[in-house]
Amino acid sequence: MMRRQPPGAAVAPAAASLAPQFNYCPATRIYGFPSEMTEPTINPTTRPEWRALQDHYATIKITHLRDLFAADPRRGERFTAEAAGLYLDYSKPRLTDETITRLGALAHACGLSEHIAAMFNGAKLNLTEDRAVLHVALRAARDTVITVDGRNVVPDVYAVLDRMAAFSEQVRSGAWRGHTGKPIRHIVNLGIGGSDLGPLMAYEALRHYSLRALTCHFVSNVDATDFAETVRDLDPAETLFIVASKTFTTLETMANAQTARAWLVAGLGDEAAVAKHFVAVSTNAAAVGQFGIDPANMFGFWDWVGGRYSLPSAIGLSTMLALGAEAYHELLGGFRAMDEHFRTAPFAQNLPVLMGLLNVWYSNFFGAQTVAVLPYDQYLRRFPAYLQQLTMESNGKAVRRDGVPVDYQTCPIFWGEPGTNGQHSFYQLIHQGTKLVVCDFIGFCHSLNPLGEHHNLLLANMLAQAEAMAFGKPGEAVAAEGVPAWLVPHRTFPGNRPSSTILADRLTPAVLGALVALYEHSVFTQSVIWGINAFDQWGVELGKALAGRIIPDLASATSPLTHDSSTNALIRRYRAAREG
Ligand code: G6Q
Repeated sequence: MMRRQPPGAAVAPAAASLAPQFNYCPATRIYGFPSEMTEPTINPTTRPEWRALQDHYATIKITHLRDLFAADPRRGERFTAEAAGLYLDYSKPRLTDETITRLGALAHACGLSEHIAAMFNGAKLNLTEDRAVLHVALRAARDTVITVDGRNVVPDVYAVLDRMAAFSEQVRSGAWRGHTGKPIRHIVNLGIGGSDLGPLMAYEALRHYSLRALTCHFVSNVDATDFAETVRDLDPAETLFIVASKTFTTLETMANAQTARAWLVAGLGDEAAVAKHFVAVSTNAAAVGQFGIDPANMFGFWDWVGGRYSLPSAIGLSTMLALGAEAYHELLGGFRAMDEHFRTAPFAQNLPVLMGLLNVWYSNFFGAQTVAVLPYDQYLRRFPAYLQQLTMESNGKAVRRDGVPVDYQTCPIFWGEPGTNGQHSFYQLIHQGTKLVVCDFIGFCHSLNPLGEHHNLLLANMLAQAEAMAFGKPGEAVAAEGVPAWLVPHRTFPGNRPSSTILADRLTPAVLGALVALYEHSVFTQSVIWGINAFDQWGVELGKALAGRIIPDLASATSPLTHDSSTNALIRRYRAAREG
């Protein structure tokens, strides 16, 4: 459960709270919701609110954004919402006031408010792993009380944050010396998936604020090229490795960690060097100890933090090293501001709820298969890659929470590139192709590198693209310019292509935190509507297990092959190539 503690108050026992309890009930595989709440695994398409949206869609699908804008001169101001430093313009998807009302009704019917409360109260929403989902606790204010199994976890969170801050200060100031006495100049984060994409994205995004005497690098791929190219010009005496792995068993990370250790020991000629050049971020203290990392140099987190939601946990250590503790806490503050907004704002003004519902609207009613995330900021170049994991690993599911297969679309495909580069490659398809691509534009009023006219050029392009997508250019307008008739179809833009625009003053740590939390909660909103569990990832397991079977077959030249004929033939070819 979650509540704010009055200053100076002792932590009250969990039982004193009047807040409803939401406990996972393994016997029935549903949450222990109070009886007035909706059954969580119902097929949303059978709800009257969904059918009402289908009827409504029949009228919306024949409208054009040109007409919607012409009918309401204030549309571009009305379909907007603002929170935590982010301004959202959602006037350019095809929708009306009625759409928002009906989507809100669907969200209420699906129990979104109750699910939000349940998440913030530490309910075990991750049914298949029997875990609470409490990334919001990682950025809660210091005086918040959030209990998991009767324990207030916020002091634990701050104990780790305070240790991270002390360690970061030592490294940043040069007080932490490597084995040979040199200060650290290079940080190499060894992690993959949630233990890589978040810190990498945040480091790139906030590089402007980073200490330039330190450079962070990220090695994730088990392909040795990743490690080899990363350390090629590094001096082991000045390099600190962060082994970032929640489980400390992940094949890629463990392979890279062993290789890094060998590289370091070979470079410095002493096993004892490991102590000053390796730290760990993990929930698995025993495995960290076995690797040879001093437990004093391990930063922990908890099983209620999902990998792709772990950026604000100790997994963000590289970010704190780069930024310093103060700016890191600003980042957490941005997350927190969006968390509070999501928890408390009415749906019609709630940015994550609106964005989540718009994805449902376009995926399930218009049949859109894909969302392009288009940041007009070079620092956010890794943001689409980060979002791919957040969105698709969370909601790329085809069964509801109770295991019943869905008969409707769930997560769209997320992808993207920073502007303006995409304009010179794939935007052609967005403007004139046969696919309906929903676009999220992200821009800032101020550049962190104001040089000449660059920023006006950048933002003009972002605004122009959204305008062109929405309004297009009808054939008559093309013909009126004297274009020959045969060429007119080629130069016509149909328009009516949906986009939303997120605009912020400038890219700061707090704004990045708010942006990430916005997408996290939008993902959660969608999962609640679809009735799926956004917090497990069983779909990544089969490939891992099969790789485990194939590894010995690649290591051996003679072991009998028992796979399918295609896999067997490929293995034989691989073996032959390596023997020759
Ligand atoms: C994310 C997933 C996954 C995970 C990686 C790394 O939600 O759980 O991407 O983060 O597999 O796992 P470890 O941190 O345990 O090495």
